[in-house]
Amino acid sequence: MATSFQFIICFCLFSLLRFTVTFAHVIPRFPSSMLHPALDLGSSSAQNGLYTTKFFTQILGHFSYNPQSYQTFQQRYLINDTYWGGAKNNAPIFVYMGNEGDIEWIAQITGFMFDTAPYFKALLVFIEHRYYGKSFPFGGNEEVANANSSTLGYLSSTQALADYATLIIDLKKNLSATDSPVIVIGGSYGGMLAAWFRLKYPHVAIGALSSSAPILQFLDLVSPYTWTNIFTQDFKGVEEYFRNYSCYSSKRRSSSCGPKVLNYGRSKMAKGYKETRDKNHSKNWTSQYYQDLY
Ligand SMILES: *[C@@H]1O[C@H](CO)[C@@H](O)[C@H](O)[C@H]1NC(C)=O
Ligand SMILES: *[C@@H]1O[C@H](CO)[C@@H](O)[C@H](O)[C@H]1NC(C)=O
Ligand SMILES: *[C@@H]1O[C@H](CO)[C@@H](O)[C@H](O)[C@H]1NC(C)=O
Ligand SMILES: *[C@@H]1O[C@H](CO)[C@@H](O)[C@H](O)[C@H]1NC(C)=O
Ligand SMILES: *[C@@H]1O[C@H](CO)[C@@H](O)[C@H](O)[C@H]1NC(C)=O
Ligand SMILES: CC(=O)N[C@H]1CO[C@H](CO)[C@@H](O)[C@@H]1O
Repeated sequence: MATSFQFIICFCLFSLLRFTVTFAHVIPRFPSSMLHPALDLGSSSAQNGLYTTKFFTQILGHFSYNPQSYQTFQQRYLINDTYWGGAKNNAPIFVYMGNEGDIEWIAQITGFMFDTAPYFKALLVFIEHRYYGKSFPFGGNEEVANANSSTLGYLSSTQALADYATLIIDLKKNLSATDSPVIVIGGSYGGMLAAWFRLKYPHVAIGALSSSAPILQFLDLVSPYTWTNIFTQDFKGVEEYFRNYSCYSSKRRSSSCGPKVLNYGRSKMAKGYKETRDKNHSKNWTSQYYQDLY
């Protein structure tokens, strides 16, 4: 059981990492919808019955003796124990490594966790990344946290991984579940975190599942065009449509192209969109997705 989980899967789906293409240069970036969730799911999440929201007192800096490092902040995490087989059975714990966005939004679009939990009798935990959602250091004050390099200096993937290790270890202790295996899961940047977590904290997680994680997407490791090549393949199916609406022209972001592709995508995606629990949200996410592309 233990070793069978020791895998890292990289799905090269086009869904999470995007590049903005301009004619001058290629700028890699993560989905803007994660950086700035356009959908206000806050109110629905309160009564959506998917999880319980908790906060954990987290240390600001894990790697320095600078007195400021000993400040703490409230880190949000979401938990669902409905399917859990319990500590006595050493039932597993699936931990989503929050990426750059509101963790509630991420949890609500990660149906995979909820779909697989019953088969593994897993406890579900989604941890929010520091400096996102409701997990800002410096008194939870976003403006102060983002003020300058001395406050923003605590925003790094290395600190985030240490947050996750600290929280997971403490949570397992609280649940008397120190023997429950932990599988870390993530997508995009969160998938990179999951893979890195498994490498860096092998005593905390026995496995990592990294979806759409560009863990090798660094200059000098692979061609800078790797991602755009995959993206182009994905879109071959709708190539004709793109061509019809001049999406290949210099007016790539033209108003004629965007909305039409958006409508086309909605109807196409509505068919296979299993992940969503709410039809209205499915529509929204689909349109959000296409908005992100443009
Ligand atoms: C966990 O998720 C399931 C499926 O969405 C839901 O039915 C259940 O109420 C949730 N449990 C908690 C404790 O939130
Ligand atoms: C950075 O911002 C914090 C919070 O606003 C402030 O206390 C501090 O003086 C600033 N530091 C610098 C170097 O500007
Ligand atoms: C574990 O329990 C302690 C004491 O109640 C609490 O302060 C801490 O936040 C809990 N840890 C987690 C991860 O919830
Ligand atoms: C593209 O345009 C051609 C010619 O007008 C038309 O036959 C075809 O159906 C269009 N395809 C799409 C996907 O809109
Ligand atoms: C979905 O949207 C329709 C129309 O906007 C609305 O009438 C309906 O109540 C919504 N359903 C849910 C579950 O939010
Ligand atoms: C972008 C988008 O379609 N947003 C819609 C999401 O769903 C709500 C509720 O139905 C609408 O009010 C938004 O316009």
